[in-house]
Amino acid sequence: MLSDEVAAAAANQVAIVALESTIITHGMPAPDNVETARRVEAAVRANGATPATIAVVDGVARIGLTDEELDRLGQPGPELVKIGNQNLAASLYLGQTGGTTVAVTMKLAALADIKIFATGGIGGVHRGAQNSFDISGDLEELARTPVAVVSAGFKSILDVAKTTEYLETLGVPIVGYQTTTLPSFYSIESPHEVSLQLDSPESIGAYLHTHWSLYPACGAVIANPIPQHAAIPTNRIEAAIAQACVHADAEGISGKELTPFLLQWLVDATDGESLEANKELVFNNAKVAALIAQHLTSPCESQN
Ligand code: PSU
Ligand code: MN
Repeated sequence: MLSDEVAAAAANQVAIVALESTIITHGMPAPDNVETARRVEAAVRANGATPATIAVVDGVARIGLTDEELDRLGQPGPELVKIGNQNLAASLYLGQTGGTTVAVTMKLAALADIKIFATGGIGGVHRGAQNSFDISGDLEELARTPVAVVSAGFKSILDVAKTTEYLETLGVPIVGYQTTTLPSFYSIESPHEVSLQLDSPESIGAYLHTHWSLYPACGAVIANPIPQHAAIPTNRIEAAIAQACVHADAEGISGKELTPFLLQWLVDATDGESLEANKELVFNNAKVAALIAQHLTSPCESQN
């Protein structure tokens, strides 16, 4: 169900940027989560597009939220579920309320004909996945859903090298926005290269047109580095991430709980520095997504 604002934007052919909500329900502590979500929406508007924050509210898939709904998603509590593809239908059937992951937000955005989406960092292959088999559903969704996801690379709590390999296997392109190096979430750089570097929203729009003419069902990652002033040097954050993983292991945290646990552990371990970095990179992704959104051709045109 579209909000009035999103329905009006669609009717008037105003560019729309989808936004996810697991970052609100499970990715950031309150009250920073709601405050950040509002500022992300404002960043999309300030750059000429309409934000569509996607979530499930009382068993209804919502494309665009009211202020009250956003507030409700930001109040932590056991009734707020983390909704991936495995439990999307269950959440609708049971009338639940919760945040949609990157995978489900892409899926719902595609159903609403929205081609671009901004988040912080996509999910991927977890460290130790050779034992746990923990690979985010975000990767498979990227391979089968034609939405471009603007992110600061993959969350560096992951095994970035394995995530890069996995996306290569799936054939999902990673476009570096003004960078040849894959950004690593809290840090500007990583040892990995992107598939190609593009320097303007126009060129990304034109590139996506070519991509979708060849692979009309495949997504793309637009990798946008965290702004310099908010970045945390790799060596500093890496030490904290290694400790976070040891603690998760010791406490037996796995499955859907792992990513939220690691992110919160880092917020505490860095005295909030990782939270500030996470906010700044999301604002930056929202801005770039809004600019690209204005250079996307309509889905029917792009499938010619
Ligand atoms: N980006 C952030 N914070 C987050 C997420 C992304 O800056 O919390 C969320 C997204 O919703 C993503 C999810 O889909 O983390 C990945 O969870 P998992 O590893 O369980 O698939
Ligand atoms: Mn997982």
